[in-house]
Amino acid sequence: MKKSQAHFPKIPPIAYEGPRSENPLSFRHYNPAQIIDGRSLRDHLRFSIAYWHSFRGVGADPFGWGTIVRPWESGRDPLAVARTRMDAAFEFFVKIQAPFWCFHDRDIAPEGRSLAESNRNLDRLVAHAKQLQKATGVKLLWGTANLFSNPRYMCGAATNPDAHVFAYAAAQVKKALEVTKELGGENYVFWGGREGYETLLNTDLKREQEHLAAFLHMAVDYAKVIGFKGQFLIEPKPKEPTKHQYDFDVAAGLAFLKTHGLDRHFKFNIETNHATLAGHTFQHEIETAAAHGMLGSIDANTGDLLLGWDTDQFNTDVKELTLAMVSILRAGGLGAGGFNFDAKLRRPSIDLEDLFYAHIGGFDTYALAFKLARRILAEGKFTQFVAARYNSYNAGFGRDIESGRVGFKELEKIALKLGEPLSHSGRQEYLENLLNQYLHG
Ligand code: XLS
Ligand code: NI
Ligand code: NI
Repeated sequence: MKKSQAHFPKIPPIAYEGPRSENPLSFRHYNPAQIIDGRSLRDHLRFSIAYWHSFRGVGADPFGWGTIVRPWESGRDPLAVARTRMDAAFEFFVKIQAPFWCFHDRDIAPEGRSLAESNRNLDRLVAHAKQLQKATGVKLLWGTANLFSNPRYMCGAATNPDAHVFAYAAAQVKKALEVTKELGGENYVFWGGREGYETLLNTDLKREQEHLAAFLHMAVDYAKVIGFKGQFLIEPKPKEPTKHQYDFDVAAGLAFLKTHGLDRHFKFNIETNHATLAGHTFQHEIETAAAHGMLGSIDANTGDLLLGWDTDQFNTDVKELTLAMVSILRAGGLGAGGFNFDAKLRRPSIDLEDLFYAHIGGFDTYALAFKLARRILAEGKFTQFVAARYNSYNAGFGRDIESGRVGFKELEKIALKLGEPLSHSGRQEYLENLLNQYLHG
C-alpha cells in the first residue's frame, strides 16, 4: 500500500515488545510468531476483527447520534465509500496483526432498492474483499446475514408471522452463504437478532420455533448444494433486541437443536456479554457447550455488571478470561473457530488510536489468559482436586451407578447398611486462593 493511501498514517504496525514495554502501541503478551507446542500463538488464538463494530460503529446510542467520524467515510457514492472503508479495514487488520475478520452482508455493502440490487452491491464488495484477502493473507472466520436492522424484520426473520418475510430472509441467507463460501469463510453464524417476541398476546411460540428450525434445515441443505464446508454456529443471547429470544443460552439452544435434529450440524458461538445477560458466567456457557462437544467459537467482549444490556466492551479481565481459557483448552480448543472481537469503542473514544488501544488490550488479555491457563492445566492442581472429589464413583457401587448396574432397590440396601455419609469440604476458599497465586504470583 502506498503511503499516500494509508488510512492510519500516524500509527505504525503493532509489534510485540514484551511485558516490560511502556509503549502503549505495542503488545506485551501477544507475540503472534511465538511457537507453543509446535504452533504459533497466532494459530492458537485465531483473533478476528468484527467489521460491524470497528468499521460501521459510530458511537451512537438511543440518546445521541454518532460521535466517531472516520476520514474515509466521506464521498457521495456509497459503493465507493464502501470500497475505501474496506481498504481502511484491511490496513487495520494487518497493522493490528489479526489473521481473521468477520462481517454481516449489510456491513460491507449498502442495501439497494431491491433484493437484486442489494445482491449486486454485495457482489462488488465481495470481489474487493477477495482481492484484499489475497493481498494481505487475512482470512474470513465467519460470515453472517443481518436479519435484524431493516424494518421488514421488526417482527423477526425466520420467526416472522408473515411467510413473505420468511422467504425474503431465506433469500438473504442463501446469498450470504454463497459469499461466505466465495471468501473461504471457515464458519457461518446465526444470531437470532429478532427471533423472539415481545408479547404472547400476538405470538404463536410453538409455530415460530418450528419455523426457525425449518429455516436452519434449509440452510444446512443449501450448504450441501453449494458445497459450503464451513461450520454452522448458533450464537445464543437471552434478550435485546427482543424481550424473549428463542436462543436464550447454550442450554436452550441445545434443547432446540436436539429437538429438531439439528445438533449434528451446529456448534455454539459463545459471546461473553450474552452469557452474563443470561445470568451465567462466560465459563459456564463454554463448559455447557463443551460438555456436548459443541463448543465452536467465541465472540470476545464483556458487559458491564451494572447495566442490563449488551454493552460490547473490550475485555481486560484477566481472571474471567483465564477461567474461560481453562475450559476452552480442556475442551481441546476451538478448532475452526476463533476469538472474534465483537466489541465496540465507548462513545467518547473517537480517535483512530482508540481503535488500536482497544484491540491491543483485548488481544493482550486473551494471550496472557492463554498462557496462564496452560500453566494451570500443566500443573494440574485443580484437575487433581476435582478428580479426587469424585473418587467414590471410580469403584464399587459408585461405578455401578455410572454404568447403570444398580437401581433404587440395591442402593437402599447399601444406604441402610452404611448409614450416614461422611461430609467432605468443598474447599472453595482454598481453591480461590490457589487461583490468585497463578494470577498475581
Ligand atoms: C449482537 C450479536 C451480533 C452477532 C452477529 O448482540 O453479538 O453482533 O455476533 O450477528
Ligand atoms: Ni456477537
Ligand atoms: Ni452481542
